Amino acid sequence: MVSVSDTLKAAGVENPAVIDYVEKWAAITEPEHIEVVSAEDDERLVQAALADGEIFPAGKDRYYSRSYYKDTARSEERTVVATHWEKDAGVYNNWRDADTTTAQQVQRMRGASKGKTMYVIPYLMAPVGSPLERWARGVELTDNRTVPLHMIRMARVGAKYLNDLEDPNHLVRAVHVTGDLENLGQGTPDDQRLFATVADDRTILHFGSSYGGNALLGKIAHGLRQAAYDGWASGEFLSEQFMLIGIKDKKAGRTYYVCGGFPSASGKTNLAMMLAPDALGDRYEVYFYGDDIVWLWVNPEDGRVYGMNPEYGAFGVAKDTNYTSNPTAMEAIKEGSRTLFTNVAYNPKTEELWWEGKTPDYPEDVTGWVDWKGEKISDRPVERQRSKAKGDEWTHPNSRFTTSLSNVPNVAPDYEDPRGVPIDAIIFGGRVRDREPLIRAIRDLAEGVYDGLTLGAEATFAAEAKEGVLRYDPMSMRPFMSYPEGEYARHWLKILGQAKHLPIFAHVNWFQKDPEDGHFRWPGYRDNLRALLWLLDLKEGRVQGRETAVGVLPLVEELNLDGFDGDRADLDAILTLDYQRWLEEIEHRREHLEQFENLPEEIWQAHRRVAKQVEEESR
Ligand code: GTP
Ligand code: SPV
Ligand code: MN
Repeated sequence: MVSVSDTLKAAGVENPAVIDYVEKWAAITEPEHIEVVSAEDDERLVQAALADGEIFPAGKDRYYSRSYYKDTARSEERTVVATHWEKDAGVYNNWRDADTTTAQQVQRMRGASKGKTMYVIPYLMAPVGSPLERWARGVELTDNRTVPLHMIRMARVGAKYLNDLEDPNHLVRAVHVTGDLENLGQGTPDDQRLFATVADDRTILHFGSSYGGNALLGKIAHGLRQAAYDGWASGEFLSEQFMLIGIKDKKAGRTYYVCGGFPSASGKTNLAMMLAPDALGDRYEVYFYGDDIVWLWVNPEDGRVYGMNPEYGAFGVAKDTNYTSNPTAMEAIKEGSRTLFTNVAYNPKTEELWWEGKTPDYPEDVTGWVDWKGEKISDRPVERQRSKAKGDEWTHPNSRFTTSLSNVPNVAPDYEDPRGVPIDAIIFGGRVRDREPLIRAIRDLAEGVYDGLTLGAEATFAAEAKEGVLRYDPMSMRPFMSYPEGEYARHWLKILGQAKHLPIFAHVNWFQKDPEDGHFRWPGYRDNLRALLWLLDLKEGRVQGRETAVGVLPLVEELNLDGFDGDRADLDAILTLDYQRWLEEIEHRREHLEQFENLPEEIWQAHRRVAKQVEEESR
């Protein structure tokens, strides 16, 4: 019999730490085969998955898959961060004891991959040569073949990334075991799933899902939770659920870099893939760097904050993606792109895909179509086949596409440059139906961090939660928080405090609604560039805006409205502060912040300053 070690060596794995880890976990999960994966294996894995009916063809070089119907999003309740230190417990990180959690996971995973193949996925969550590269190396072991298919699109994958290391041990070790999805009691008191990051061991142990961030462990488990912990423990960097774009002003010959956080399913992918509005297209161009994760650090040479996207692809929300809302995404997922779709609707006869919002209405002819659960539309009662009623959707609201960055038409030419890009502005935003204006700018560091910590938004379908409920989501990191919030605030102040040139902060909101009929007061999407251009103008002193308690707001005439066809009364409304709602908000913020132990005094000072001014201005 060929030993595990021989199998790995034959596949190019030279790192002894990887070999040890695979040996250890193969003895626990007992797979039948072990296979090392690199990006070059994609076509072979695709063909095997097609042959076995795990994925389906969706036109030329595109694929479709479905996940188990109770396994369609992250579960925040079942996601924990474990360490050896109880002081690492925060409000949102669901802290657990490391040894107990590891023992529980070993028990859950014991013998759980019998009869299956263990795919060994060595990966790098950074461009090659990045100053943070040593935090970016990892290996994922998984018993589910769709995982390497996603990982190859989302990360740099291959044994070479883990060979020849100065310290072969310095890597994240991650194990993913799918489990018996039909018998895990998802969402019941007897839920068997557990998604654990054992942060001070730099080990990730996920059991009980094959979906998204639960299963592709390079992405949010390593890229966000583990990396945030590492960035804090080392004192070197921040890792945030941020998008990152470049905005090129062709007339001035300068590119500005903007990053920022919106909670899951709130528009990061859309903003990162945005095209300039037609009327501004001659002058401005938007470049995509990243849509979900940014690592930030200060470069001692120039004293600027730098940002980098550790990912290699996008795992984007399919719903409402179309040639009007996001033409760039439509190009990035077109035939030939090798995109993998999950949980949209599918027509096996024509190999077509459809999702809510792809076209204004359902396909005319329902023949052949199956919904995201694989059930034939034609088997439904006629009145429910093309109905707009809740529950009759053809696709899951958290259905997604997985495509590599190189497919994104507006990807920055230097997206693989390991130096990252110098950040000019950091924005926060989320779905808020009232109170939050279009944009408010903040120049002070503590007030900017305070604003991020009090980011509030309506819940979305990206996690198993009630849609539409308002909740705080600090810096859009609530589901990925790995250490205590007070420390998190302190670490932000420390890292950004090292910068000689501070980015400007801003809070944005594309989602204010008219309370009468519920329409969005801002057209959003491509028009969002107008708000960001104003922010950069403010930073450069080209406009002054209007100082308020919660930041600087644009004057209508300062916005570039060339070709804008939004409603002017709506625009006035979203540039106005509703002080009654802000007074209530200040109270909520105080309660929210009081949950956090040991919050830096600078943050409380910022809160009191804003509170006092809101009070004064509201009179
Ligand atoms: P994750 O990948 O879950 O972290 O989410 P994301 O922040 O990248 O979300 P994404 O960009 O995929 O946004 C998802 C939803 O937001 C879609 O339903 C979009 O149609 C909607 N959306 C994005 N931008 C806008 C906008 O400017 N206005 C409005 N009204 N909706 C928007
Ligand atoms: C999110 O939920 O914020 C995502 C998708 O980006 S997942 O990778 O599943 O977390
Ligand atoms: Mn995300």
